Amino acid sequence: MINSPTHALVRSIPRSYKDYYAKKNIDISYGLAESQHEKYIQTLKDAGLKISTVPADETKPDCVFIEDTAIIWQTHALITRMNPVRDGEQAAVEETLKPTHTITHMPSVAKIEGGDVLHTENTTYVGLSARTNSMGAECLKNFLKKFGRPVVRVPVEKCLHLKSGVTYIGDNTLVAVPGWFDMSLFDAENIIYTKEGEEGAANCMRIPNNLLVQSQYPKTAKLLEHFAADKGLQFHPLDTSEFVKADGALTCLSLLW
Ligand code: CIR
Repeated sequence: MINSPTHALVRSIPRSYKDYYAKKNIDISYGLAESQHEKYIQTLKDAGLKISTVPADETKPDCVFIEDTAIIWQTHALITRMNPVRDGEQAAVEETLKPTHTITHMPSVAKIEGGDVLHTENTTYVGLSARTNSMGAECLKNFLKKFGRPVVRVPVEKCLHLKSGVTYIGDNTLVAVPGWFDMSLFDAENIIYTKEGEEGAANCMRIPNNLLVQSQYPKTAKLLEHFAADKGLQFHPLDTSEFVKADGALTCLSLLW
């Protein structure tokens, strides 16, 4: 399957993460965020990935959401153009990727964040969202052309990024929020829909023989546990409460290759 990475790049949580959200009246426990992050990293390690860490940037409160800074395909990395508040997070990530990846940049009129990019076996989907525009989608298409991967655009209106509402968990299966996207655009044969009131549960991660899901959504987690058992996967329910408060989830906490 496509999701057979050997490496994960994560970024430490800046202290400013808590303060930034406190100003928006969102109460984040730094200690709990740290322990949830550690558990996430340990799960990736146990799944066989080699972990590298980019140090936190205190001037970039959201920098733990490293997925948004680059789109990686094998040994190639497309550095994204992010929304103004987060722009600048890419530099340290690019430095870290440089020794192992061929770096591609895009013009500043293009906008795209990694959370809007979803790979299935043969196709890559790009969300046209508040964070990703048509030029960004075009740059992604050009970037993936040499790998023979078509790029399909998906309008995103109900959530921040495409992968906030739909992810691919291998075996031709998507997890998606009912009614959020035109599912006829997708080529996967099976769709597991999140249960009512558990929209956040759509963000899952498949790493070869492991399925990572969010434990705060028990009804959908049960469906996913059955899927994991059926496919012989290790099942990892992880609490992401301190990241969900900032519109994050599982995929946004790493870059994989
Ligand atoms: C943001 O607004 O950019 C962050 N608070 C959340 C980013 C989450 N990223 C992701 O799901 N890929």
